[in-house]
Amino acid sequence: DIKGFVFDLDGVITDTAQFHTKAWSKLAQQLGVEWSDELQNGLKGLSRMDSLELILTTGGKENDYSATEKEKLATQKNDLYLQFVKTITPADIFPGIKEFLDELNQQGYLMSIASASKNAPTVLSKLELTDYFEHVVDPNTLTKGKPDPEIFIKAAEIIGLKPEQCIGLEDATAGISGINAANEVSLGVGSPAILTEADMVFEDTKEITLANIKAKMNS
Ligand code: G16
Ligand code: MG
Repeated sequence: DIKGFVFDLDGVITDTAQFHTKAWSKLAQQLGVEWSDELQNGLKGLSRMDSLELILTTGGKENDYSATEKEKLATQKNDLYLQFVKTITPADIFPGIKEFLDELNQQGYLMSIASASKNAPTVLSKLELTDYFEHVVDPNTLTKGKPDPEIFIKAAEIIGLKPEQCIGLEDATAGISGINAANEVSLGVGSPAILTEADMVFEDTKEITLANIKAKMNS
């Protein structure tokens, strides 16, 4: 039986995926790396350094920068990202998500955050959702990023559940792969044409309710 829900943050609870995209595409342009939908989707859910590596590899520039220079580029991206984060308010929570969290609380489900982002606590605080998520995986404790299942296994562990007792919510293909590899039920948020590996997909966050999830699990 399902007893808990493991949430990705960026792109599931709020549209910070858009801010990551803006900041990375600006850096890619500066580095002379061509931006594409494929690169944009591939970056979703990857850690900061894995994201930078993917951009450099895409442009054939993986050997052009020292470790120190890479750190500087990643910091530059994060500084711009944080400028966008400053503007976030509770009104930026995706439609229906707050209601869904309340429904989960009322029904006694456990919940945790499985975000690769080191900025997740700041974003949760801007959204005034800190009280909903007592349990957040610290990305600094991870040995491997998404698509590795580690973060999703830890997210179940910190609420005292087995992965099989959890549903994982994700907007990224890398995240859906991780949830599936962790043996959790994968719930994709976004386009079914992109999230083809997910056990179920919701295009609109307003549709994410316990009743709709149960209906999809039985179909
Ligand atoms: C998020 C975003 C990624 C971002 C990563 C690291 O992952 O989807 O685009 O690169 O966090 O973020 P930061 O640079 O803030 O540590 P998730 O797992 O929340 O989707
Ligand atoms: Mg995400």
